[in-house]
Parts: sequence; structure tokens; C-alpha cells
Amino acid sequence: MKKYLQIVYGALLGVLVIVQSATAESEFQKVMQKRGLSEKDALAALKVYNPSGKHDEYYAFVSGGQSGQVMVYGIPSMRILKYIAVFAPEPWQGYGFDTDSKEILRQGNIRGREINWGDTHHPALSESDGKYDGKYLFINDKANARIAVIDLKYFETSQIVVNPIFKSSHGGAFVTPNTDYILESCQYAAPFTNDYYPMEAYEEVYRGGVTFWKFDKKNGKISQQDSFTLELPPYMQDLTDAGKGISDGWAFTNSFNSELYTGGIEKGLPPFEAGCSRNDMDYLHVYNWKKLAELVKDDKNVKVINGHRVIPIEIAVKNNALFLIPENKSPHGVDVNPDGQYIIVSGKLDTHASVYDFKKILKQIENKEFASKDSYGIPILDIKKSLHGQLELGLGHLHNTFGKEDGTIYSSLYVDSQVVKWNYKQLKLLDRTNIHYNVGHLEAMEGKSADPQGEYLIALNKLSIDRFLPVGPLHPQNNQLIDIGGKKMELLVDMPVPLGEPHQAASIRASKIHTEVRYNMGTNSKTLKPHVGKTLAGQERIERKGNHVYIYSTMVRSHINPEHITLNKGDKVTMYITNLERAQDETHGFTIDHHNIHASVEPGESVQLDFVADIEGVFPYYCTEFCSALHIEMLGYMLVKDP
Ligand code: CUK
Ligand code: CUA
Repeated sequence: MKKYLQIVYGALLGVLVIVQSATAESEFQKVMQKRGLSEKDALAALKVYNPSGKHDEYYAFVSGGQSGQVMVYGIPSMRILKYIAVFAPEPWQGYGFDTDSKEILRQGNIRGREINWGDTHHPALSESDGKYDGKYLFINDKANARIAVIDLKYFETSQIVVNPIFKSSHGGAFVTPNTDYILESCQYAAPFTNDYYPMEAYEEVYRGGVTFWKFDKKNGKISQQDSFTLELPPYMQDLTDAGKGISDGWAFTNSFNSELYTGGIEKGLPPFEAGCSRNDMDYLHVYNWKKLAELVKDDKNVKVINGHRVIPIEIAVKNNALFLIPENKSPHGVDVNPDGQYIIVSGKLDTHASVYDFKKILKQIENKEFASKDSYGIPILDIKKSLHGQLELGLGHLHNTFGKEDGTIYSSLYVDSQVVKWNYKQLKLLDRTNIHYNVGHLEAMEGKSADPQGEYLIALNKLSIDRFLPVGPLHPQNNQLIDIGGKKMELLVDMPVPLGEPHQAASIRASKIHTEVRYNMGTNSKTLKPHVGKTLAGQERIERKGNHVYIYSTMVRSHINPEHITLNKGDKVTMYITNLERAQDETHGFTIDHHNIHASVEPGESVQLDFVADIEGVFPYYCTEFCSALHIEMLGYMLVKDP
């Protein structure tokens, strides 16, 4: 009897499971039907969906293009996590609206001028042994030749340096395998000094170059006095990559305009576009940065321009530290493979990708086997003797990123709107997928490090045309996530990017990033030292020194102390605010109406605001973050009277 009951019970359970799964299945199918999803769509959705509270596997740091910021999103969910303010003011973070962040932003002043935007192109993560260590992020500003350092403990910009001699730079930021140097190559050649020279002086006075920014990993800062530049001919330098493994100590920079063309469409001359594409070949610059870093120590080898050390072309040549190799016309991306032996060059006007073999390059250099010299005396290596081989990929080859399996590489084809997977060792095509539309950079996970992770790839597409709800003539761009875990690439999801043009992305496994959630009480978040205006509970006060008024204030749920500030019209005001909170995510914001100031005061942080009380009246101030149930009551009054 007992056994019989067991069987009945078992059968019932089985039916229940079947009924349950049948209803589950039909729920699933109902949703698919209602939303018009195929099985493939549903599978893609499962691969990218994060239920509430689940974190992503990777961070992507993506350049914010003309916004001058860096965008951070998670992979595979493609959910945006943060915009890090870098070269442009960003009110939410108080960046450019409080005194401390203005000091960072003003490090980027050029010749006494405020520059309030940037054109960010290439983010680079700090490396140890060629692998990402998750400590710092660097990004360039193409328009103004600047590099910024972002501290990944706080996701805040901690330094901006201005290139003292370049007027524009594209090929940055790229780091050497232990982040000794951050490389920034020039783009549009110009005189290194700030003087006027006519276009006719192009060959003689206009110059390109590569700047080596010395980075101190311990204090997280670039040392400008230890940095230097290698002077190069006015070929327009483009992207760069540092060698690693067997090519450690060397670096590689593409260029266009081997023609040394200077334009003049207004005089009826061919435009730059045509004049710069006449020759069949451009030049890959190959240079030994370790040797250059030695040479620069001797003043004999250096000329100083705008206070910055420059190694002249002839010194680099004399010391066997600079060479050229012909490369496909109009090259763009240059990427050193994970073990450092192969250098892959993309040519926008060539359907072939070129794979250079560093061993073959080194052999020619060691044997002093040069095919010729350019007009600046730089030895030119033979292209055939330097190549491992070439492979026809398609039209508009721009960029590359490396996969996990040995020899795999993914390349973007701008004109064909495709991502191609191939093997650069065997020179074999493996797969090809269409994207929407016109891909620029692409990034497989940790795909530019010595330890690529594969799994996912993002295609950073320039156009989105019809992929999203229309928002007028200015379209978002489209970052597409592609599953590269299997044999065939599978497109998973599109993400509209409404923040300038995301050129390049750098991705890193999430477990490598270690952030802080609060500051030590009273910290200046820009220097990470105790703030001069640090104010603890009970120390709040207003001090007047002549017509300069110092306000030491605090914010904590749900009041601002002090709540009344009475001033005379014309008073200079320095206001220090300390957020006394220790709780995670209890940020207070602060503004005074009509004064164009705003601070984000994170737990433990002290900030400084400076302004002149130059208009009479009554001005409420308040907390701008909905921090608590009585957040709206978190207010005070600044009263300004005409004495
Ligand atoms: S660049 Cu924009 S697609 Cu600045 Cu690396 Cu190629
Ligand atoms: Cu503090 Cu709202």
C-alpha cells in the first residue's frame, strides 16, 4: 500500500512538473509573441540581462568624444554606470563649479586660456607586465593635445597635462607595459614653438613627434619635468602602440602624409584628402623608447622648447633609436599582439591588413640593413623583409582587437560595416559579421592587453541611422555587443550612445577594479589630502577677515550648518563644506541660487566654493541631492545687504 501511494504521489508530482513547465513555456512564448521576438532574440536577451542587484562581468571605459568626458558602462548588460568628467565642466559632479575641481580643470589651460571642452579618443588602462591592473585610466584630448589621469579608486580625474609643443595630438593615450610612460603622438604637424611660420616652412619648421609622459605609479601622477618628446618629421602621426614581450622597449606609430602635402583648396590646389593620398605608401615609425629614455638624461642630446625636453631627429637616428618602414597608404590602427612579436597595421585605403614581424624588423636593424633613407635622414627598412604577411579583409580597415585563442584578432571594416575575425599568424579568415553601421574601434574584453579574455566584443559604430527611436537630425551613435564565445560571432544588443563620439574603449574584468565608497573625514577629493577647510560637527563658524568671509560649514541628514549667512555686497566668500556622513551613497549637493556654483559633497569629502557676493538680495541655498525624507528642508539663506 505504501509503495502504491508512493507511485501515485510520484506520478502526481511528475504531472505537476510537466504542467508547470508547460505554463512556464507558454508564458515565455506569449511574451516572445507579444514582443515579436525570435528564439535567437530571446537567447540574446538572456545573455545580456542582469536581474536587479546582479553586477556585470566587465567594465568598459569608452571615450566620450566631443563631450570631453569618459563613459563607463557594464558588459554584458550595456548599462551606463557613469560619465567621468575630464576636460569639460560637469555640473552633477560639481566638476568645474567648485574650487577644487576647477584647479584640476585649469591645469588644462593653454597659454593662459581656459579650454572648456576636449575631444577624447583613446582611453588606456594602467598595466603591470602588460596586464591591466585596474588602478588608473588615461585619456587624450585630440583637439588641444592634452592627457588626463583618472584615479580608478574614485573614478575622478586627478590630473591634466598640456603638451607644451604639440598643437594637436591623436595617438594617445597608450601605455608601456609597466606604465612607465604614457605615449602621445602628434597628429597635425605644426611648429613646436608658439611662433608664426608660413605654410612654406612646413618641411623645415613644422614637426610631428611622440611625447613620453613619465608616470609615477606610486603617487598616480605624471611628472612633467621627467617627460620628453621625440621629434619626428611632419608626417601626420596617427595611432601608436607600445611593444611588449619580445618587443618591450620599442613602440610603433602610424602616419599619413608621406607626401608632406600642405593643402590649399582655396588656391585651386587639391584638398588635403587628395594630396595626402598620392603616394602608394606611408610610414610606420619604429623607435626604441628605452634607449630614448636613456639619451634624454644627457643634456647634449636634448633641445629645450617651451620648457620641455625634445630629442632631435638626428640624435635619435645617430643612436639607432628611430626607423621607418613603409606601410599601406592611409594607415590607421596599429596593434601589437599579446606576446609582442606581431604588429598589425590597418590601412583605410587598402583592403589588406599587414602583419609585421618584430623579429624580422630587429634583424634588419641589428644588421644595419636599410633600404634607403627619408629626406630627414631616417633609415627606411624594407617592407617585404619586415612583413610576416598580408590578408585581404575588406574595405575600410580601421582597428583591431585581440581574442583569447592564440592568433585570433578581430578587425573593423568601416566601409563594409563588418567585424572580421581572422588569424594573424596563419593569415586565415575565420568569420565575418555585419554591424549597423560603420564601425570605428572595436574592443574584445581586455583585447589590447597581454592577456585577452575573449567572451564579448563591442563594436563602436559611428552611425545609427534607423536603429533607435528618432530624435532629430543629430543621432546617437551605436555601440553593439557581440558574443565571441562561440565559433560564430553573434550580435546580442544595440546601445545608443548619446554622448559625443565614442572612439576607443578599454575593457577590464570587474574584479580588478577596487573602488572606495567614502573619503576619510575632511578629505580634498582632488588631492586626497586633508582639506584646509575640513570642518567637524561643532566646528561650524563664519570668520571675517576684512571683506573676505570664510564659512566653515557641514552637511548631514537633514541640515546645513550654518543656516543663515549675512554678507555685505562686495564681500569675497570662501565657503568650505564637509559632508559628515559615513553611510555609503549619502552624497549631499550644494548650491546658492543665482551664483553659478554647485558642489557634490560625497561622504567624508570637504569641498571649497569661492565667489563674490556681488549682487544684493536674499538667496536661498539648499541640498541638491534627494538624500533623506527631509531633504527639501535641508536649506539656508544667504542675505546680502548694501552697507
Ligand atoms: S580614431 Cu576614431 S575611429 Cu581617434 Cu582611434 Cu579610429
Ligand atoms: Cu542632503 Cu538632500
